[in-house]
Amino acid sequence: MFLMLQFILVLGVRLDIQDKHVIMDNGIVQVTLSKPEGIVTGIQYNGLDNLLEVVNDESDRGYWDLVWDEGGNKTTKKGAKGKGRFDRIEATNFTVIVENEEQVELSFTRKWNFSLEGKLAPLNIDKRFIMLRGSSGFYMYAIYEHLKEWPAFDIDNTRIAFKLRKDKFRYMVIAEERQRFMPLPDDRSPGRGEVLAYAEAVRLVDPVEPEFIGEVDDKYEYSCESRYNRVHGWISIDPSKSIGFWLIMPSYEFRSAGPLKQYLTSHVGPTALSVFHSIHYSGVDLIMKFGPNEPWKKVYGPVFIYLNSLSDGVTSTKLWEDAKQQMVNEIESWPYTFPASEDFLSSDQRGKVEGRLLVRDRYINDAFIPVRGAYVGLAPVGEVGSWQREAKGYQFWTITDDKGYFSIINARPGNYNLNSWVTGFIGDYQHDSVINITSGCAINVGELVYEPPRDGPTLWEIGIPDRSAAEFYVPDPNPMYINRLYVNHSDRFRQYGLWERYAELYPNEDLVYTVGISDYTKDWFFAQVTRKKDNNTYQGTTWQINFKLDYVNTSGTYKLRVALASVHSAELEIRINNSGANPPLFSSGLIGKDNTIARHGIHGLYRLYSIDVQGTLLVQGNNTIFLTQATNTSPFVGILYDYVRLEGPPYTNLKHQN
Ligand SMILES: *[C@@H]1O[C@H](CO)[C@@H](O)[C@H](O)[C@H]1NC(C)=O
Ligand SMILES: *[C@@H]1O[C@H](CO)[C@@H](O)[C@H](O)[C@H]1NC(C)=O
Ligand SMILES: *[C@@H]1O[C@H](CO)[C@@H](O)[C@H](O)[C@H]1NC(C)=O
Ligand SMILES: *[C@@H]1O[C@H](CO)[C@@H](O)[C@H](O)[C@H]1NC(C)=O
Ligand SMILES: *[C@@H]1O[C@H](CO)[C@@H](O)[C@H](O)[C@H]1NC(C)=O
Ligand SMILES: CC(=O)N[C@H]1CO[C@H](CO)[C@@H](O)[C@@H]1O
Repeated sequence: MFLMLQFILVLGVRLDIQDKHVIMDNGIVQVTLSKPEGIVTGIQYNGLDNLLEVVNDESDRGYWDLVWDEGGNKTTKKGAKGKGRFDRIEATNFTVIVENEEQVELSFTRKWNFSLEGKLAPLNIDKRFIMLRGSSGFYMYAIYEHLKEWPAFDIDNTRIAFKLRKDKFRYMVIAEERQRFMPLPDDRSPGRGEVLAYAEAVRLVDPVEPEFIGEVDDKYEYSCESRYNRVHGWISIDPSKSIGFWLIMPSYEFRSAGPLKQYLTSHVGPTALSVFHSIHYSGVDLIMKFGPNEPWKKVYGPVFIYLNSLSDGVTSTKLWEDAKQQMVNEIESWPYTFPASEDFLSSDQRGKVEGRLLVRDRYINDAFIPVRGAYVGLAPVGEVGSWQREAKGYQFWTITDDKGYFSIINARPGNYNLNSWVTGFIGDYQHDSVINITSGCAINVGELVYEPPRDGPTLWEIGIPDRSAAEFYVPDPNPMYINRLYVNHSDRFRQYGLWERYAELYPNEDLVYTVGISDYTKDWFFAQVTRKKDNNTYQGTTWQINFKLDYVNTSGTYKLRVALASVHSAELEIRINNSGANPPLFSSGLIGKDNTIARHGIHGLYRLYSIDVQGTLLVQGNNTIFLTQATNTSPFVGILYDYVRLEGPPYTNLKHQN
């Protein structure tokens, strides 16, 4: 291989315990931790003294943190934003768990007691660090525990953060199509950068390197869905020796809210994050709320901090290719055999569920059709679809094969619901019975049939039911607010300021969509946002869907399906053929705190509304559905539609009508 791992003699792992520091060294990597706090203060690799930002205080280089608040009534004080208290977790006790030539495992713990009430989150935290012989990196995991009699509290966010040397790490890689040279942190400072509508978004007016002039830097442009967030990091490109620093997440069983949850990754700093829980793109629904009598324990990780390097003929591509290969190796070794905590379960302590997923949508096809490439997952027992708001337990997801078969392996013992959703169909699937996973179990649930919500034939539809608004019209960004990475990119929605483009396209009249004539890829703006008025106020908007019916069954009930990809402080009102109807046919009430529009996400939490439409409301010929987004509190409120469909009344005899 091209990596500089040509150590013929693979040294054993050595541990050096000093007064204020502990050093793990396997001859490839040397990691220094503060003692007893358990903060990574140094990573020495391949001749580079420290990959971490040496100008930062030791406590601000490589650490676990937590955003929390007191629970119960006190929670209401912090308001809807879910802003809590920041805690860079410092341990008070250090223990060597394993020390031999093959492996070192260290534990840094912080125990809670009532004298800490109101000062620290009521959690026992055990931060673990593992180094293996011959391994080009190290592992981190942590065990959080809340005991039964302890006070109520909330967790908003918890993660591992690394701050790398800004003079070295300039090239960032999130994914194959999402990598670039990044601006310096200095470019965001007053004078060099101009803060836009919120603090995270900065326009670079006088960056140190002129190549970044005029670009917008915003860490939310680098968010990633959990399912794809498995390896990301930074490369230090140097003519003589390039070094890659990577965070590898071999599993997302411990991350909150399933495969579609979006998390921050790496961003200007240079910062690299492994986020385990956050409320981003979901809002208050995802705050982890613990009651006063709620015992809880969870293992976050392990994640692997991987280092690679190359000398001469350097390209960033090779280090990235190697990091991806390492990710595959880590995934194949999951669950790891080496973590010493009994709370991390080995493969033989875990169980398996197999089956096959079929879909039957009788108004499209009477057959049971195997579903290919669908996500099927175990999540803690809850309502249908609750996995997207679930954070306290573990989730285990897999993808169906070409014939619809799936096998979820290595699930931890416990009770779960089996869940799925299927691209191309609305709604959520949940298997009727609770699945009880035990050590070594192999449960076969047989053939499962998902019958998506459907009462009658499709009269028309807009969009693709896939929980995302990406197929709709996403405008080019204002030339003032560009991130060049996303110009002509499949993720064009990750640009700053797209919400303002609506009022430019529709300065006076709102969007009108005519079924059979309009094209949703061009004529349906990806977000129903507010319109800014000259006096700096905002205005709700009303979109119209025009459609023609050749025949109306006035005694029948039609069904309008409105699937939403995300909402933020929105209120959706629906009227038919009478824009002034009061009350409207449907009102959602005030919904959502996903904050997806400002954060350049193309989806947040999925919502599906099924609305009865009496035939008497419709007319033969032209009809209009009015979709009003009624709130006007900011530029960031609004609705991202996933899919809209009108169904005719049920056929009395389905077979004959087909
Ligand atoms: C799950 O199975 C285990 C082992 O058979 C059993 O002890 C436990 O009671 C079961 N739990 C439920 C909720 O059925
Ligand atoms: C985007 O792609 C189109 C067609 O592929 C090309 O004409 C255009 O110049 C590209 N724009 C930029 C800014 O690269
Ligand atoms: C701002 O202008 C809109 C119409 O352009 C008007 O309806 C609204 O009352 C105005 N608001 C204020 C605070 O002046
Ligand atoms: C109209 O709807 C009613 C109620 O669903 C149904 O009984 C009737 O058969 C329908 N008429 C036609 C012509 O489809
Ligand atoms: C019905 O709508 C179509 C498409 O917008 C339009 O061309 C036609 O003139 C309308 N018909 C009537 C009777 O308004
Ligand atoms: C009953 C009713 O209000 N019908 C209206 C339905 O919508 C069409 C198109 O906007 C109008 O022409 C009808 O008057």
